[in-house]
Amino acid sequence: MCAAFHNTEKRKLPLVRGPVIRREYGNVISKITLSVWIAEEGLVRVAYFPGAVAEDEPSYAVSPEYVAPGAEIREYDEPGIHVIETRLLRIRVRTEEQKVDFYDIVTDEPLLTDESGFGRESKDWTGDCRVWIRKHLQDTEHFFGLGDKPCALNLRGKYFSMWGADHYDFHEESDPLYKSIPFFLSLREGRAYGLLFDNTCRSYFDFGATDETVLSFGSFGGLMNYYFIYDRRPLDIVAAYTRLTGTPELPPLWALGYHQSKWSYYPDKAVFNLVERFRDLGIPCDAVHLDQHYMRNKEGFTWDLQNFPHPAGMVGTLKEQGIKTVLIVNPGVRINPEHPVWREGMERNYFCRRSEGNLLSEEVWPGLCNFPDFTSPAVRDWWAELYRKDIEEIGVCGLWNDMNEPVVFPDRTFPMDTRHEYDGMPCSHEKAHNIYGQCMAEASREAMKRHAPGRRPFLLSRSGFAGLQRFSATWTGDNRSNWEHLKLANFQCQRLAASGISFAGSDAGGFLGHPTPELFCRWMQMAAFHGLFRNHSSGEFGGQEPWMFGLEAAGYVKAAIEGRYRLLPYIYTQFHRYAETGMPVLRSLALQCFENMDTYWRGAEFFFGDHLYVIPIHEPQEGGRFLYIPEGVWYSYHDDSLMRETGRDVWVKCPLDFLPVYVRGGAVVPRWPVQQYVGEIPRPPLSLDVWWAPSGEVESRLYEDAGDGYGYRHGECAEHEFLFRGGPSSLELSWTCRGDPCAFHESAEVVLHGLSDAVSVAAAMDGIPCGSVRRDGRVWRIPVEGKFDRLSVTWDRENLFSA
Ligand code: NBV
Repeated sequence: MCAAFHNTEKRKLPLVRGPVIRREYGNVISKITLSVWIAEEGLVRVAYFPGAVAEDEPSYAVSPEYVAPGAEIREYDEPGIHVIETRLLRIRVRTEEQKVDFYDIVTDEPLLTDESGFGRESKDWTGDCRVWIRKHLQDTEHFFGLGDKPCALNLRGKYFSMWGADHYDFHEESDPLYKSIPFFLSLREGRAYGLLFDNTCRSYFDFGATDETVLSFGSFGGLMNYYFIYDRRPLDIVAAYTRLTGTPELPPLWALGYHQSKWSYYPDKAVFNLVERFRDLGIPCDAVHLDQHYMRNKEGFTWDLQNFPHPAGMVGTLKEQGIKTVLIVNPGVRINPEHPVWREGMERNYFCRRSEGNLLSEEVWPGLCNFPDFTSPAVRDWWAELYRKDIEEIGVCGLWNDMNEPVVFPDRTFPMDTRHEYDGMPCSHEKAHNIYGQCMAEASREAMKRHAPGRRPFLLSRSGFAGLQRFSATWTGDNRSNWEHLKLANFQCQRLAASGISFAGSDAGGFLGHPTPELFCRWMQMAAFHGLFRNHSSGEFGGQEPWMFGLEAAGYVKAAIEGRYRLLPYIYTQFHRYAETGMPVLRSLALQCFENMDTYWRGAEFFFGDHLYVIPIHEPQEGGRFLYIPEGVWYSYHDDSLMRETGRDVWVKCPLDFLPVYVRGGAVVPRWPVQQYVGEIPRPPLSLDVWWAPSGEVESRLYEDAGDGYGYRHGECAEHEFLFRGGPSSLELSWTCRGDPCAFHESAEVVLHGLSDAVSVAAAMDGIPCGSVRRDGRVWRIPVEGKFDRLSVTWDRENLFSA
């Protein structure tokens, strides 16, 4: 058992680690202490504590692993103002008013300044307390982030709540939804900052909805406690936020493959038939999710032995076919004296109680239930232990946490007076609601780590708070099979990535309703470029498997899934970088091209990793559309045609057989042949696809390891870096590698794109001419023995660009 899990002490307080600089500003009249912590050159925590002594609270958002690097500061006083400078920021604290203003250190431009600043209201009779802050909103300022909000990417002029909720049949602008991620980004004329409001009570964000000159946020309880994050580029701010709230662990490679799900596949024969169909049709698939029907009476930690007589046998057989089984689990434990889980929960007093001491009993799927208090470390430890059989004996590879907002019937949550342990600072549900789901995910993750210590966990959680990425992947919940929801899924997945959660997907095809073949194709084509690629549906409206929409659609969908599998080495590399640095995998156009304010209101386009640019189709029968092609050299990923006009809107054709996807000139995109599941080919031959650019330098990466397990933490991995240098009739590629460059692929080949008009191509590896360069349709192939340091390629036709 994990020792840290038995730690009944309070959760680590935020920012206690590392050389943090803290300043306090008391005020005898307001009786408020303002604290300012400088954690990094561009990362500052600001909190207002009632009274003269700052009683700090545990943070569920800040990662216990986060170590503040500190900053070099300079301090001085101006009349009424204490100034603290770091290498990036000038912070002016108006001491009397307890206002904090942030400026850029070089230009002294205001970044975020207090309007009326901090406010607090406490009701005499009820004791209810509200805290808020009001800041100046600049004319040209725009907002992004906030987790899973189902609306256009740009949040300016809108108001949002944070209160985890299962909004059945949600639609555009429904608010709040399942997750509460109180982190946003501000973009303004090429400047950006990020802000995390670390308060778990019901909170709100007002981006100029009430007063267009004021940005305000606040909560109904808890502390005014926020982190201001500044850097030059919005994506670096997202990465810094992700490091603060915890980078995720590298997922197992199979989890980046395709997942098939439905409410529910049963009995076991239906699951076998499903998998057989995938294999017969040659459609790759790595995971099958079992929804409610695998359980007996929908009770957690049970199997319906009528429908699934041999769970271990079934899971084992599926594994031999390359399929990993993922199980749904809900928090409610049915009140059932026959069931050891309920009995044990009772004996140990692990279920939530109301303020007067009675057990909280509410109706959910299995009937009347009690609910574990996941905010208690002992309860999480117990819950993790309950999975032993499913994981260790039966061989389940992933867990799926549903209804953990938490939801009780009908469409409600726990009563507000429900008590929670809150990791050593007991409180009511008002404060624990928004982190309940995340604490359940934490317990489930611990279960996977404990019972399958050699494997990397795969978790899926519907609810979560800031920092959810430390524990789990997520999906956007119960959407509908219509075009509006396809668009929302695009926005939500981009927004989640901007909020630290790149391992996110939607129920591809839609959960409720039945998609048309066209909608289904478009959705699957988009989902192939999301962190999580899962097709899930409610099962009430007809099957949603890839072959259910006619031959033509099946062909296009198969191609989309195969495209995902070809790109797995690239996708895995992006996830590795995300896990190492917090850099998101999905990057909205506005966040990447932030200097161009024209991009701030666009929502469809996003970058998938470093080099691919994806534009999902949001409308039916869109044979073509205008779309923005960024500056630089871009090729169509599908046919290598060069985009001759860039930095503006261009009309492109969008036939149903593929999505508009573009690849950067100079990029090296590592690819594999299609496999039916990850690991089907043990060391897949590696293709290094390079798209030529006539000038400039482009860096690319490739990360390889065994795809699962922890050998990579002991050096069993290879980290490759490529540097492309383009010339009008030549290119040069240098390749460096940490680790054994050939350990994870059996052979390698460089594939050159963009040279289709060249008559002949000559190449030399480390100065030695290559004899085996060959043309294959529109690409040139160069086999690689082992690895080279430098590849030089020349051709006999100059400046293909003007051809
Ligand atoms: O377990 C059934 C469903 C599940 O399929 C879905 O993905 C969840 O979001 N679950 C919600 C409960 C019932 C929803 C009506």
